[in-house]
Amino acid sequence: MNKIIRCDIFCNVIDNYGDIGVCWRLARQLANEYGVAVRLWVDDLGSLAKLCPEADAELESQLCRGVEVRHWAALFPEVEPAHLVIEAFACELPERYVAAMAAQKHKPVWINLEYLSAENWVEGCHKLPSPHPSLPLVKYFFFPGFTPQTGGLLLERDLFVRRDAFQNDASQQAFWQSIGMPTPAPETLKVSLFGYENTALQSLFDVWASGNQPVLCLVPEGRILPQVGKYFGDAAPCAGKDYSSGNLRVHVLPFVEQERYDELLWACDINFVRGEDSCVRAQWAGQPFVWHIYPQHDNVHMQKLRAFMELYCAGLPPDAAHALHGLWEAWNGGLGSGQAWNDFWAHRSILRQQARVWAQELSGNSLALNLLDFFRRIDKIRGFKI
Ligand code: TRH
Repeated sequence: MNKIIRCDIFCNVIDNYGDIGVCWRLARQLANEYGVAVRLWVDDLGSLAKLCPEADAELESQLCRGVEVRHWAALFPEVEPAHLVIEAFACELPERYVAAMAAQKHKPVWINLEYLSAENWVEGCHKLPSPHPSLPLVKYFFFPGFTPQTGGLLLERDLFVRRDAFQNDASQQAFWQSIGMPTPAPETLKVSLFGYENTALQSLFDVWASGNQPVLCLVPEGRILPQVGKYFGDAAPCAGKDYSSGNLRVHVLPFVEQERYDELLWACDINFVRGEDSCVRAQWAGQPFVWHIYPQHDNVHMQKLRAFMELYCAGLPPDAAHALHGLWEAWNGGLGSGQAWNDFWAHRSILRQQARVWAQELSGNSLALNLLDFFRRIDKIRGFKI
């Protein structure tokens, strides 16, 4: 009997890098830590190439970091379905592939991997089956999340060991050299800033520029960059540029490959992150962070934001929780982040402590492991071992 689990992951890139960011991370982890034969189908290889520069956006098929990467083109080829089929974020699988799944004697385990949310209803929907209306197939909802009743989060086995080794190196000289910068003076506040367009930027920069502490703000190229340029009167901001005003220095970084982004988060005292995957990585960094949530229609994202803040702040004293709410609401509401910053940063020591405890608590619930456990439970017959 073939004992290697074969897994197909389907990723339809809607916008930005979150969809492919999560799929690429999951694919690598399943392949490299659990020996799963992973085929990743992506409709936009250009986005993958941003996260993994060695991927060739022109190739229909290639092997990348232990993962077979396939271009998901409109005309889908005839392939044998895998044992485990993961459709990311309810992307619709090719009809031909679904028909092939239904034709298998032993049906694949079909999972819809959902977006991350801290809302209560997630626990009740995690692992729910959804029978196909006409074919003999069942799809299961799989929800990542922050509580033991959810599917957990993606966390590589050695991440904390690598993080601790990095953070215990006082100078982190190699990292600063690699981004072409001298090691900042110890009193400098190091900030990474990854976000969407945000009108709250100006007052935050104002408060950093006029504050007593030197601030070094590192901005990876992306959607917030035009506003950064505007603040400094530059209509063409790009990687490598450097700006300053009072005590604030801003340096624009190129978008780095996915593994190297972690180092940026580890090196900074506070990280501004967005979407889904960078937000999780900021939590693993064990440092205070500010989340710019992906904006949705009718402000539904604010419910998601508040649900997360409630969970995250449960371990904080009320005044620190209040300060965190203040800054996160201001940053997501596009107003008043300058005032909210001072209150937030006055609590930095407890926020740091909480960030560390939170990361440790969450680390016991591994999404990749939970997925494979669930797969084995549903796929009783073949008796795969992990
Ligand atoms: O790019 P995002 O805004 O993605 C969003 C969200 O996932 C959102 O939920 C989804 O609905 C929408 O896309 C379609 O933010 P996110 O999720 O943080 O993804 C960014 C990825 O880019 C993440 O894997 C980290 C990675 N990254 C790098 O690899 N290098 C970099 O330099 C930076 C800044 C990020």
